[in-house]
Amino acid sequence: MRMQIGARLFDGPGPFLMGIVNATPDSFSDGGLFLDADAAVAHALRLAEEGADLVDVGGESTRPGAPPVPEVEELRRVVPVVERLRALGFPLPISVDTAKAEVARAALAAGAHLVNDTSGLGDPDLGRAVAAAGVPIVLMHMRGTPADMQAHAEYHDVAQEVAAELEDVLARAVAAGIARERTILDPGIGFAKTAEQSIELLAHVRELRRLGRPLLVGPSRKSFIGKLTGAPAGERVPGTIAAVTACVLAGVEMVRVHDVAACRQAARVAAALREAGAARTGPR
Ligand code: HH2
Repeated sequence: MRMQIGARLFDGPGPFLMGIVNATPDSFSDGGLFLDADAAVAHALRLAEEGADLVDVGGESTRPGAPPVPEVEELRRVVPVVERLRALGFPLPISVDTAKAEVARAALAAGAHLVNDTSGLGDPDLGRAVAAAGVPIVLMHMRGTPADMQAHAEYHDVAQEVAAELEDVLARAVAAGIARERTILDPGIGFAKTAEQSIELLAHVRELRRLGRPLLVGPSRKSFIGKLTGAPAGERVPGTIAAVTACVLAGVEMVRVHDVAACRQAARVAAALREAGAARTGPR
Protein backbone atom coordinates (compact mmCIF):
# COMPACT_ATOMS: atom_id res chain seq x y z
CA MET A 1 0.00 0.00 0.00
CA ARG A 2 1.05 3.62 -0.40
CA MET A 3 -1.06 6.05 1.58
CA GLN A 4 -0.43 9.19 3.55
CA ILE A 5 -2.19 9.02 6.94
CA GLY A 6 -1.49 12.12 9.01
CA ALA A 7 2.26 12.75 9.06
CA ARG A 8 3.11 9.16 8.15
CA LEU A 9 3.43 7.61 4.71
CA PHE A 10 2.31 3.97 4.92
CA ASP A 11 4.42 2.50 2.18
CA GLY A 12 4.95 -1.15 1.32
CA PRO A 13 3.26 -4.43 2.15
CA GLY A 14 3.28 -3.89 5.91
CA PRO A 15 1.88 -5.44 7.94
CA PHE A 16 0.92 -2.26 9.79
CA LEU A 17 -0.66 -2.56 13.22
CA MET A 18 -3.68 -0.52 14.24
CA GLY A 19 -3.87 -0.57 18.06
CA ILE A 20 -7.35 -0.46 19.63
CA VAL A 21 -8.41 2.16 22.17
CA ASN A 22 -11.99 1.52 23.26
CA ALA A 23 -13.31 4.50 25.26
CA THR A 24 -16.49 2.54 26.03
CA PRO A 25 -18.13 0.95 29.08
CA ASP A 26 -19.20 -2.18 27.19
CA SER A 27 -16.76 -3.31 24.48
CA PHE A 28 -16.73 -7.10 24.30
CA SER A 29 -13.21 -7.68 25.59
CA ASP A 30 -12.07 -4.52 27.38
CA GLY A 31 -15.25 -2.53 28.08
CA GLY A 32 -14.90 -0.06 30.96
CA LEU A 33 -11.09 -0.23 31.14
CA PHE A 34 -10.47 2.93 29.10
CA LEU A 35 -13.76 4.83 29.37
CA ASP A 36 -12.06 7.60 31.28
CA ALA A 37 -10.14 9.90 28.88
CA ASP A 38 -6.94 9.73 30.98
CA ALA A 39 -7.00 5.93 30.92
CA ALA A 40 -7.64 5.93 27.16
CA VAL A 41 -4.73 8.32 26.56
CA ALA A 42 -2.40 6.23 28.76
CA HIS A 43 -3.45 3.13 26.84
CA ALA A 44 -2.75 4.79 23.47
CA LEU A 45 0.72 5.76 24.70
CA ARG A 46 1.33 2.16 25.80
CA LEU A 47 0.23 0.83 22.39
CA ALA A 48 2.63 3.27 20.70
CA GLU A 49 5.48 1.94 22.87
CA GLU A 50 4.50 -1.62 22.03
CA GLY A 51 4.94 -0.93 18.32
CA ALA A 52 1.57 0.18 16.96
CA ASP A 53 1.68 2.08 13.65
CA LEU A 54 -1.54 3.98 14.38
CA VAL A 55 -4.29 3.91 17.03
CA ASP A 56 -8.04 3.60 16.59
CA VAL A 57 -10.16 5.48 19.13
CA GLY A 58 -13.79 4.38 19.45
CA GLY A 59 -16.70 5.36 21.68
CA GLU A 60 -19.37 2.87 20.61
CA SER A 61 -19.27 -0.89 21.01
CA THR A 62 -20.21 -2.77 17.85
CA ARG A 63 -20.45 -6.21 19.45
CA PRO A 64 -23.44 -8.28 18.30
CA GLY A 65 -26.63 -6.95 19.91
CA ALA A 66 -25.00 -3.71 21.12
CA PRO A 67 -27.47 -0.82 21.48
CA PRO A 68 -26.68 2.38 19.56
CA VAL A 69 -24.92 5.10 21.56
CA PRO A 70 -26.42 8.61 21.30
CA GLU A 71 -24.28 11.01 19.31
CA VAL A 72 -23.69 13.38 22.23
CA GLU A 73 -22.41 10.53 24.38
CA GLU A 74 -20.11 9.21 21.65
CA LEU A 75 -18.73 12.74 21.15
CA ARG A 76 -18.14 13.04 24.89
CA ARG A 77 -16.17 9.79 24.94
CA VAL A 78 -14.06 10.25 21.80
CA VAL A 79 -13.25 13.91 21.24
CA PRO A 80 -11.37 14.58 24.52
CA VAL A 81 -9.15 11.54 23.87
CA VAL A 82 -8.21 12.82 20.40
CA GLU A 83 -7.67 16.35 21.74
CA ARG A 84 -5.43 15.19 24.55
CA LEU A 85 -3.37 12.91 22.34
CA ARG A 86 -2.77 15.74 19.89
CA ALA A 87 -1.96 18.19 22.70
CA LEU A 88 0.63 15.71 24.00
CA GLY A 89 2.28 15.47 20.59
CA PHE A 90 1.25 11.82 20.17
CA PRO A 91 3.64 10.40 17.56
CA LEU A 92 1.21 8.18 15.61
CA PRO A 93 -1.70 8.84 13.28
CA ILE A 94 -5.06 8.70 15.06
CA SER A 95 -8.07 6.92 13.60
CA VAL A 96 -11.62 7.46 14.83
CA ASP A 97 -13.86 4.39 14.90
CA THR A 98 -17.33 5.74 14.21
CA ALA A 99 -20.30 5.31 11.91
CA LYS A 100 -21.63 8.81 12.62
CA ALA A 101 -20.87 11.81 10.41
CA GLU A 102 -20.96 14.32 13.28
CA VAL A 103 -18.58 12.28 15.41
CA ALA A 104 -16.22 11.95 12.46
CA ARG A 105 -16.36 15.72 11.82
CA ALA A 106 -15.66 16.56 15.47
CA ALA A 107 -12.84 14.03 15.79
CA LEU A 108 -11.22 15.26 12.57
CA ALA A 109 -11.53 18.85 13.80
CA ALA A 110 -9.82 17.74 17.03
CA GLY A 111 -6.95 16.31 15.02
CA ALA A 112 -7.81 12.73 13.97
CA HIS A 113 -6.32 11.60 10.66
CA LEU A 114 -8.47 8.69 9.46
CA VAL A 115 -12.07 7.54 9.79
CA ASN A 116 -12.77 3.86 10.49
CA ASP A 117 -16.37 3.27 9.46
CA THR A 118 -17.72 -0.12 10.53
CA SER A 119 -21.07 0.58 8.86
CA GLY A 120 -19.80 0.66 5.25
CA LEU A 121 -21.22 4.17 4.76
CA GLY A 122 -24.53 3.40 6.47
CA ASP A 123 -24.74 7.15 7.11
CA PRO A 124 -24.41 8.83 3.67
CA ASP A 125 -23.42 12.08 5.36
CA LEU A 126 -20.29 10.33 6.68
CA GLY A 127 -19.09 10.00 3.09
CA ARG A 128 -19.54 13.74 2.57
CA ALA A 129 -17.70 14.54 5.83
CA VAL A 130 -14.73 12.37 4.86
CA ALA A 131 -14.67 13.69 1.28
CA ALA A 132 -14.68 17.29 2.53
CA ALA A 133 -11.84 16.61 4.97
CA GLY A 134 -9.77 14.76 2.34
CA VAL A 135 -8.72 12.09 4.85
CA PRO A 136 -8.51 8.33 4.29
CA ILE A 137 -11.33 6.01 5.31
CA VAL A 138 -11.63 2.35 6.26
CA LEU A 139 -14.77 0.89 4.66
CA MET A 140 -15.82 -2.23 6.53
CA HIS A 141 -18.32 -4.86 5.44
CA MET A 142 -21.40 -5.33 7.58
CA ARG A 143 -25.09 -6.01 6.97
CA GLY A 144 -27.71 -4.26 9.10
CA THR A 145 -26.57 -2.73 12.37
CA PRO A 146 -24.77 -4.27 15.37
CA ALA A 147 -28.19 -4.68 17.01
CA ASP A 148 -29.55 -6.93 14.23
CA MET A 149 -26.57 -7.91 12.05
CA GLN A 150 -26.44 -11.57 13.09
CA ALA A 151 -29.91 -12.06 11.54
CA HIS A 152 -28.29 -11.24 8.16
CA ALA A 153 -25.52 -13.86 8.39
CA GLU A 154 -26.54 -15.85 5.31
CA TYR A 155 -24.12 -16.48 2.47
CA HIS A 156 -23.57 -19.02 -0.30
CA ASP A 157 -19.93 -18.02 -0.72
CA VAL A 158 -18.99 -15.62 2.04
CA ALA A 159 -15.72 -14.34 0.50
CA GLN A 160 -17.27 -13.71 -2.92
CA GLU A 161 -20.36 -12.01 -1.47
CA VAL A 162 -18.36 -9.84 0.91
CA ALA A 163 -16.08 -8.83 -1.99
CA ALA A 164 -19.09 -7.90 -4.16
CA GLU A 165 -20.75 -5.92 -1.36
CA LEU A 166 -17.49 -4.13 -0.54
CA GLU A 167 -17.21 -3.19 -4.21
CA ASP A 168 -20.63 -1.50 -3.90
CA VAL A 169 -19.57 0.34 -0.75
CA LEU A 170 -16.41 1.49 -2.52
CA ALA A 171 -18.49 2.77 -5.47
CA ARG A 172 -20.74 4.69 -3.06
CA ALA A 173 -17.70 6.20 -1.35
CA VAL A 174 -16.30 7.35 -4.69
CA ALA A 175 -19.72 8.76 -5.65
CA ALA A 176 -19.69 10.72 -2.36
CA GLY A 177 -16.44 12.36 -3.46
CA ILE A 178 -13.90 10.21 -1.58
CA ALA A 179 -10.77 9.48 -3.62
CA ARG A 180 -10.42 5.76 -4.33
CA GLU A 181 -6.74 6.09 -3.39
CA ARG A 182 -7.78 7.09 0.13
CA THR A 183 -9.80 3.94 0.85
CA ILE A 184 -8.90 0.81 2.81
CA LEU A 185 -11.26 -2.19 2.71
CA ASP A 186 -12.11 -4.52 5.60
CA PRO A 187 -14.14 -7.76 5.39
CA GLY A 188 -15.61 -7.18 8.88
CA ILE A 189 -14.75 -10.34 10.79
CA GLY A 190 -17.68 -11.18 13.10
CA PHE A 191 -20.00 -8.52 11.62
CA ALA A 192 -23.10 -10.25 10.23
CA LYS A 193 -21.03 -13.45 10.16
CA THR A 194 -21.19 -16.60 12.24
CA ALA A 195 -17.98 -18.04 13.67
CA GLU A 196 -17.83 -20.53 10.79
CA GLN A 197 -18.31 -17.76 8.20
CA SER A 198 -15.60 -15.65 9.86
CA ILE A 199 -13.17 -18.58 9.62
CA GLU A 200 -14.13 -19.20 5.99
CA LEU A 201 -13.62 -15.50 5.23
CA LEU A 202 -10.20 -15.42 6.90
CA ALA A 203 -9.20 -18.53 4.96
CA HIS A 204 -10.13 -16.84 1.67
CA VAL A 205 -9.23 -13.23 2.49
CA ARG A 206 -6.74 -13.30 -0.40
CA GLU A 207 -9.75 -13.16 -2.77
CA LEU A 208 -10.45 -9.60 -1.64
CA ARG A 209 -7.16 -8.48 -3.15
CA ARG A 210 -8.89 -8.38 -6.53
CA LEU A 211 -10.63 -5.18 -5.34
CA GLY A 212 -7.28 -3.46 -5.77
CA ARG A 213 -7.29 -1.64 -2.43
CA PRO A 214 -5.23 -2.17 0.76
CA LEU A 215 -6.90 -4.53 3.22
CA LEU A 216 -7.42 -4.15 6.97
CA VAL A 217 -8.60 -7.15 9.00
CA GLY A 218 -9.73 -7.18 12.64
CA PRO A 219 -9.69 -10.72 14.08
CA SER A 220 -8.50 -9.64 17.53
CA ARG A 221 -9.99 -11.62 20.45
CA LYS A 222 -13.16 -12.23 18.43
CA SER A 223 -15.81 -14.81 19.19
CA PHE A 224 -14.79 -17.24 16.42
CA ILE A 225 -11.67 -17.84 18.55
CA GLY A 226 -13.87 -18.46 21.57
CA LYS A 227 -16.06 -20.81 19.57
CA LEU A 228 -13.05 -22.84 18.45
CA THR A 229 -11.22 -22.93 21.78
CA GLY A 230 -13.66 -22.12 24.57
CA ALA A 231 -11.35 -19.30 25.69
CA PRO A 232 -13.02 -16.19 27.18
CA ALA A 233 -12.42 -12.83 25.42
CA GLY A 234 -9.55 -11.85 27.74
CA GLU A 235 -7.62 -15.05 26.95
CA ARG A 236 -7.60 -15.12 23.17
CA VAL A 237 -4.13 -13.76 22.38
CA PRO A 238 -2.78 -17.08 21.03
CA GLY A 239 -5.79 -17.48 18.73
CA THR A 240 -5.46 -13.86 17.64
CA ILE A 241 -1.81 -14.47 16.74
CA ALA A 242 -2.76 -17.43 14.56
CA ALA A 243 -5.33 -15.30 12.72
CA VAL A 244 -2.90 -12.38 12.32
CA THR A 245 -0.30 -14.76 10.91
CA ALA A 246 -2.80 -16.10 8.37
CA CYS A 247 -3.69 -12.53 7.35
CA VAL A 248 -0.06 -11.52 6.87
CA LEU A 249 0.70 -14.64 4.81
CA ALA A 250 -2.33 -13.78 2.64
CA GLY A 251 -0.93 -10.30 1.94
CA VAL A 252 -3.18 -8.24 4.24
CA GLU A 253 -1.53 -4.84 4.75
CA MET A 254 -3.03 -3.82 8.11
CA VAL A 255 -4.43 -5.63 11.16
CA ARG A 256 -6.49 -4.10 13.97
CA VAL A 257 -5.47 -5.59 17.33
CA HIS A 258 -5.75 -5.13 21.08
CA ASP A 259 -2.51 -6.94 21.99
CA VAL A 260 0.03 -4.93 20.05
CA ALA A 261 3.30 -6.26 21.53
CA ALA A 262 2.41 -9.91 20.94
CA CYS A 263 0.98 -9.24 17.48
CA ARG A 264 3.95 -7.08 16.49
CA GLN A 265 6.29 -10.00 17.08
CA ALA A 266 4.00 -12.46 15.29
CA ALA A 267 3.47 -10.11 12.35
CA ARG A 268 7.20 -9.56 11.93
CA VAL A 269 7.90 -13.29 11.79
CA ALA A 270 4.97 -13.89 9.43
CA ALA A 271 6.15 -11.07 7.15
CA ALA A 272 9.68 -12.51 7.04
CA LEU A 273 8.25 -15.90 6.10
CA ARG A 274 6.08 -14.30 3.43
CA GLU A 275 9.05 -12.46 1.94
CA ALA A 276 11.29 -15.51 2.05
CA GLY A 277 8.57 -17.52 0.33
CA ALA A 278 8.11 -14.88 -2.36
CA ALA A 279 11.88 -14.64 -2.96
CA ARG A 280 12.09 -18.20 -4.31
CA THR A 281 11.11 -18.16 -7.96
CA GLY A 282 10.84 -20.87 -10.56
CA PRO A 283 10.47 -24.63 -10.14
CA ARG A 284 12.74 -26.64 -7.85
N1 HH2 B 1 -14.00 -4.67 14.93
C1 HH2 B 1 -14.50 -4.03 16.02
C2 HH2 B 1 -14.60 -2.64 16.02
N2 HH2 B 1 -14.19 -1.90 14.98
N3 HH2 B 1 -13.23 -1.78 12.81
C3 HH2 B 1 -12.74 -2.38 11.74
N4 HH2 B 1 -12.32 -1.67 10.68
N5 HH2 B 1 -12.63 -3.76 11.66
C4 HH2 B 1 -13.04 -4.55 12.69
O1 HH2 B 1 -12.95 -5.80 12.55
C5 HH2 B 1 -13.58 -3.94 13.85
C6 HH2 B 1 -13.67 -2.52 13.89
C7 HH2 B 1 -14.90 -4.82 17.22
O2 HH2 B 1 -13.85 -4.93 18.14
P1 HH2 B 1 -13.70 -4.03 19.45
O3 HH2 B 1 -13.51 -2.60 19.10
O4 HH2 B 1 -12.65 -4.56 20.34
O5 HH2 B 1 -15.07 -4.27 20.23
P2 HH2 B 1 -16.35 -3.38 20.47
O6 HH2 B 1 -16.98 -3.13 19.12
O7 HH2 B 1 -17.20 -4.22 21.37
O8 HH2 B 1 -15.90 -2.09 21.08
